[in-house]
Amino acid sequence: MPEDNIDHIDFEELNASAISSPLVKHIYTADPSAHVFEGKIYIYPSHDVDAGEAFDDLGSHFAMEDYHVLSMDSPEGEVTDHGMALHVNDVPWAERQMWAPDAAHKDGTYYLYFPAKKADNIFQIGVATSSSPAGPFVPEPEAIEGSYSIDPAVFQDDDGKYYMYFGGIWGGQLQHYRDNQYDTAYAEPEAHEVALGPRVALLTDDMKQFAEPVKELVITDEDGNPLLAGDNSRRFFEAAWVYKHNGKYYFTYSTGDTHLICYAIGDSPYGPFKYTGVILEPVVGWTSHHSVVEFQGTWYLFYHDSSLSSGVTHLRSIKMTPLIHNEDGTIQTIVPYKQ
Ligand code: FUB
Repeated sequence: MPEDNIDHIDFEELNASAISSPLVKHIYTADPSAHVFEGKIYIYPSHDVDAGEAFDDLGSHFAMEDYHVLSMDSPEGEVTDHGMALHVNDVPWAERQMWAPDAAHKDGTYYLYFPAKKADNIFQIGVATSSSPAGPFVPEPEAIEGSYSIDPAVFQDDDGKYYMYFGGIWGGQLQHYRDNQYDTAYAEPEAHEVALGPRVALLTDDMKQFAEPVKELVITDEDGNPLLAGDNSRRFFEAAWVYKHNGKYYFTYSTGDTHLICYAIGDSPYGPFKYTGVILEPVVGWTSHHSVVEFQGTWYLFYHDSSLSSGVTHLRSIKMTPLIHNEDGTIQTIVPYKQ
C-alpha cells in the first residue's frame, strides 16, 4: 500500500483493520531487528524523525540521528524504551542517516551494527559495543573495513560463526558496487540481466571486522536460475534478515518498489537461496522492513508501517505478529490489514 494512493486511504478505518498496533507511540520507530537476549525480546529499530529534508529517490528524508533500544518481557508485555543508545555525533566516521541497525551477542558483549553516511556521502557499516543489550553503545573509531551499503543483519549459525548480510539498492547505493569496488558509473543492471545480490561476510572472532572478502549471494527462481533485475516483485532490494528453521537457511528481504517482504530458502549461509514466497504483503508507507525471531516456541514477524503518522513514509512504527511455518517449510503469507 505505497504512498501513491495515500489520498484515498481512510486512516481511521485502516488503523482499526490493522492486525497489530504500534509497539510504541511516543517515538517513531522502523526497521525492527528483534533478538532474544537474557530471556527477553530486545528490539533494535531505526528512530524515525522529521528532519525537514526534501524527499528524493535516494531517501534523503530518512535523516535519522540516533538509536533507541526497546525491550519486552513477553510478546504481550509492556515495551520499555531504554533511551538513546547511540548518537551519530558520537561516531567519529559517520555524518548522517543512521539507517536500519542490528545487534548480536557474543561472550558477554553486545554488538550494535549500523549503517551511516560518511562526509563523502557514501554509506558504510559500523559497530559499537556494550556490556548490556540495552546499551549505551560505544562506537569503534572507524567503519568496518570493506563494508558498504546499508541494512546490516547479523546471523549466528549453530556452529558459533557469525555472518553479516547487508546491502540495499537505490538510496542504499548497492548498484554502485561490482566485485566490492565502488564506482558511480556502475548502475542497476538492465531488466534482462541478473539482479544485484545481497552481500555476506563472515565476521572475525572479535565481531568487529570481516574475516573474508565480501561475497555476493544469488537468489534463484524455482528452476535454479538467478532472478533477473526486471523481476521487481521477487528480486532483492534491501532489508536482509537470515534465520534458520528445521536446518534450512531462510534469507528474507524486501523487494523495495513492489513493497513485499519475501523469503528464499537455502542449505548454506552462503546460499544459493531459492525464492519461495511472500511473508508480508504491502504496508502503509513506501518501505517495508522486518525481522523474524522465535520466542518461547512461537515465531514472530516484526515489521513496520506508517499508519500512525497517517502515511508519512519516513515516520514509521514497529509492530509484531505471529508468523507460521507450514509443515513443508513454507510460510503463511501475512496480510497486514483485514479486508
Ligand atoms: O530506515 C531507512 C531505510 O528504509 C532502511 O535502511 C531500509 O531498509 C528502509 O526501511
